[in-house]
Amino acid sequence: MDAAYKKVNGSSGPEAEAENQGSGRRRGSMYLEEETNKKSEVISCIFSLKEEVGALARALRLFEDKGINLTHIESRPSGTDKYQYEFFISVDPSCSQALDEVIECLRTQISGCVHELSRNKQKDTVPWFPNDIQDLDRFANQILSYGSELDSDHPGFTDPVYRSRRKEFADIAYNYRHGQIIPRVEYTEEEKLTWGTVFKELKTLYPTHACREHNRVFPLLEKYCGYTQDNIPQLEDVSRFLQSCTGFRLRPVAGLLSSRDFLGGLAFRVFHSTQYIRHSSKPTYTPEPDICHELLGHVPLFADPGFAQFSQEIGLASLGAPDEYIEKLATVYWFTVEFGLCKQGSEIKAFGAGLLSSFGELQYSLTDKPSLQPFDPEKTSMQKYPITEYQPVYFVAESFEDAKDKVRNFAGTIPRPFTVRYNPYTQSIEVLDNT
Ligand code: HBI
Ligand code: NLE
Ligand code: FE
Repeated sequence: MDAAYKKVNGSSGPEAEAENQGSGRRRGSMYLEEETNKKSEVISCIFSLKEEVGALARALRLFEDKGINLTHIESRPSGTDKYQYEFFISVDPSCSQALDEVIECLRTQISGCVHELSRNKQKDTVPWFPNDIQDLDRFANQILSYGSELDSDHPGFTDPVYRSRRKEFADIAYNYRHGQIIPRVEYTEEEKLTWGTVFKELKTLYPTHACREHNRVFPLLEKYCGYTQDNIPQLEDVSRFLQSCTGFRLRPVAGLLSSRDFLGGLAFRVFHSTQYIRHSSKPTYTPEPDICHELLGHVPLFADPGFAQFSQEIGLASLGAPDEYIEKLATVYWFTVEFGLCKQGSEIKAFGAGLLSSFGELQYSLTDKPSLQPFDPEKTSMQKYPITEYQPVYFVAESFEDAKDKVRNFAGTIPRPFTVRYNPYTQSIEVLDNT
């Protein structure tokens, strides 16, 4: 294999920074030109001819001689030289190589003035993605909703104390940069009570409802990270624990990121974690992530090597993927990492964090009310789902290993002109060019 490793978008540095800032907040869907464009075949060109009898016919003969099929031709008077005409032509893409030769002849024999136009650029562009773990700093201020601005149906909307508290948490996340210690937070008595309720209820359900990986890690979190009913653990302590288990780390985030940004973090084994807690009026269930969801739902599984790898693979598959595939990957993520069930022995258990952090939905998910279907990325990725109520449908994985193989095969169907792999020594993405 003679393919070369190269950076598709070596995007750190001041120029990249300026470019990104100019593009507004949805940087995740911004298209940067990919390097392979330089190599792309030419299928259109503009050439200018002196206005005289037979000039166009002579030029077109060159195309005819090379057997090139023209698909489009337009003419216009030159804007700079009134004795010249410009011709825009396109050719059948299968003729692009012969076109190179014709352009050469046009230049040397007929007109020095030929502009090559590359083939459909849109097809050849790759959405920007982080190359280096530090690039994740650019996501900080791209929160979709819920940051400190609460929607009117949020239980905290009319509670000024809750709202100002949310703003404090948002500021920590906005100011955080990769490599810094995650600021410790002193939680209020009310916040600790909410955590206590969630913690106590869930702890009674885990032995019967949670998958064995979750149950294996949970006692370690109690022992090493301050998981108790009356203490809300600190993100920094938990992040260090995770790094020692699987290399996963936490990064504070003010609210929901776009799917592209959020999944991109997983490629670096970085999990964007909220630090605020749900409103005290509704501990059973909240639609948005909060510290209970992150610490009780996600963290135990990110400490499991098989699950950590599964999550990172979804992240790697998302890098530079077209928008419609990001949506599919986000849906696969939703029905596994967030709301997945899996077979364990003769039983079905929960491994999705959205279940493991909601004592309402965790109970409901293992009753006969919801519909259960076998996990199959092709089908699962097309399933519609509600985000503010219990899920009507869950997908059941055979095992993490099996889910990982299936997602890997699915990822192979994502059209990308390159493959990626993570280099843990440099904490950056290596891009293997396939073109
Ligand atoms: N953003 N901060 C944050 N936390 C999530 O769990 C999260 C997100 N953005 C999108 C998302 N989850 C999922 O719904 C998938 O789109 C990946
Ligand atoms: N519904 C979950 C809970 O109440 O903890 C949070 C889900 C976040 C996607
Ligand atoms: Fe989550």
